Amino acid sequence: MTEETKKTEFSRRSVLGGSALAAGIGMMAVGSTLMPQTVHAKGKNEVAPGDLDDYYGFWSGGQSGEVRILGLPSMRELMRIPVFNRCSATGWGQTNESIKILTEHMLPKEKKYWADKGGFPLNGDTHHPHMSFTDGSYDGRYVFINDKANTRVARIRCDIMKVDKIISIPNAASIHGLRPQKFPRTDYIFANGEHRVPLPNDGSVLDDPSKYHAVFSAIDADEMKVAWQVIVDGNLDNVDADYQGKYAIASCYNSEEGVTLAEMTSSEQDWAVIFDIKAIEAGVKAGDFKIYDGDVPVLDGRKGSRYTRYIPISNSPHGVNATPDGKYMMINGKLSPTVSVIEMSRIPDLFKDKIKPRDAIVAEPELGLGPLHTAFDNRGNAYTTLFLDSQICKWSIDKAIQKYQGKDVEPILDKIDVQYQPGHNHTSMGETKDADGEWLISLNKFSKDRYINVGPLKPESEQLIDISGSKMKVVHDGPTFAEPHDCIIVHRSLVNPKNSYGHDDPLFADLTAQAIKDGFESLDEADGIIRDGNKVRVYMYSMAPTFSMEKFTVKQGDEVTVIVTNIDDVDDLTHGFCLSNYGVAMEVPPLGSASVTFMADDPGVHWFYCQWFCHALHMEMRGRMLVEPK
Ligand code: RUQ
Ligand code: CUA
Repeated sequence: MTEETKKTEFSRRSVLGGSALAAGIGMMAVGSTLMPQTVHAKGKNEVAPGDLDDYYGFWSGGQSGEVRILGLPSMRELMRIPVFNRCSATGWGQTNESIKILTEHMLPKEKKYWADKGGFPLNGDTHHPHMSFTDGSYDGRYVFINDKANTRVARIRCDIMKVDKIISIPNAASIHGLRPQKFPRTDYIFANGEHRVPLPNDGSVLDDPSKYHAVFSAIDADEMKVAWQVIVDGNLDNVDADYQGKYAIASCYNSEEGVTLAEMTSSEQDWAVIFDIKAIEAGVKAGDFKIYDGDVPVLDGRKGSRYTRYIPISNSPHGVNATPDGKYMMINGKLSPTVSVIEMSRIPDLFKDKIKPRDAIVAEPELGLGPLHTAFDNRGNAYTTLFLDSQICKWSIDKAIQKYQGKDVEPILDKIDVQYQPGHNHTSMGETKDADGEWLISLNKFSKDRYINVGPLKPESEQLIDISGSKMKVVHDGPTFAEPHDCIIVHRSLVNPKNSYGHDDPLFADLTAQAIKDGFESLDEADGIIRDGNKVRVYMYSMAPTFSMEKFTVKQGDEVTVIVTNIDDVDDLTHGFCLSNYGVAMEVPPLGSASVTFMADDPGVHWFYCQWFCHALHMEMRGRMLVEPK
């Protein structure tokens, strides 16, 4: 069907003349799809009303369990993407489509555990959002995010900015560090199981920490399935992938393998563990693994294994960051004031045992107290957060290497105060080979006095820093809720979302199949009630400002599924379906569908209404569900 015939087809249905009014609204929306090339003066974060930002920021929503999209440099919050949380606005966690995504890849034992508890967890703790890569830079396909709280990893489709897959990671406990492979493309997502647990964790081992393990996972990013796992010594914290496609490096703390704070921090040295991806793949092929939970090959990568090497690093290293030129990997000291610089070209020799582990280190500058994470520009400089000093330290990688070789040079170029206690920082395009050296974000764990007081629970704070000159300059403060663990800053030219779904979107495949089974030509034609025992399917379509169905009748005790399809092919015209006093509400997006299932337990008249403002007659966009008493 061409665009033209589609439009006439829709207007033929002429639902209360709604299409004419909707088209009017559509005219207004069209302007926003024209992308003026805004050029901000260097270091200016003001984006004038009506102008567009240069970058997409993908923000972890921390303990809120969601992901947020910000525009940079304005720092305006543009959208929230529900992931591991329940979203009242969109129905995420309630619609059948979202429940399928939230539950289909749970482990059998999780399914059992959650069966009488609502089916799946409603909380999450997102830390590390990262985009898929091709050839060392972002490719705009997906954003991946971990859930530390319930050991899951989710994938967001960047064409619609919604989650399409959530998987539970077997054998591991609490996924923390998460990074995509950068080269040649993101075949794998590397995911660190932070806590050490027995394998299998079935109660046969309890208070015997010597039998606990931390598990590193490689997830097939296309299939969203765990490809293999590796047991390591110590706890796993953060991880990054190289630019060569050969190695992943994780920071490990708690080499003591203790369970109390005193035990975990007693030793002066922990380590970074390097995973040899090709060797591990060969090990999987050769059958050198065990299977515990979830049908995943688990290899033994503890000390002495051919799959890993351990580089000693001072007590409790934290962030792991690859330089955009691909040459170095930074291991941030946390309890040590240093960042250890590993030269990646030395790693093959380390695996051949031609050099000692510490020989892979080519610099270890002392930067200040509490280095947690490091970001990069395109001029050979690194920017490290100093948690305890509440500062960002800018330093020259070359000079740090020279100093390590004994030359009398000072690597530190600049320090700037941030408010307060920064964790992650991130530069524009800075985790790709296309780092552009324009902006740095400092994600601060405390805001204290930085905003007017909102009570005992204060927002966290993020600051935008101009790094285009020789001195860093804070240009914007913004509060965030909840903890903004981490973020990425992606040039907008790399991200290209759609304005409407299209009924052929794979998200609606199940609904389409059901509609055809129920005798409708297609989902967007579906309008009617199908009774199937005490299961009732109510199909309707929405076109501003009406639902195709003014009322429907069911019996008390029926299991009702309402399927709404939005046939308005108009940008920015989202409808909703909210059923009063039934706790039911969902987003119905342009040329998309949504469905929800509930028990019609409460007899009487129940109004349903559109809960996304769509039209001058939006308030009138409603209908009735009549529930006949038993
Ligand atoms: S970690 S504050 Cu969850 Cu990313 Cu370093
Ligand atoms: Cu449709 Cu409001």
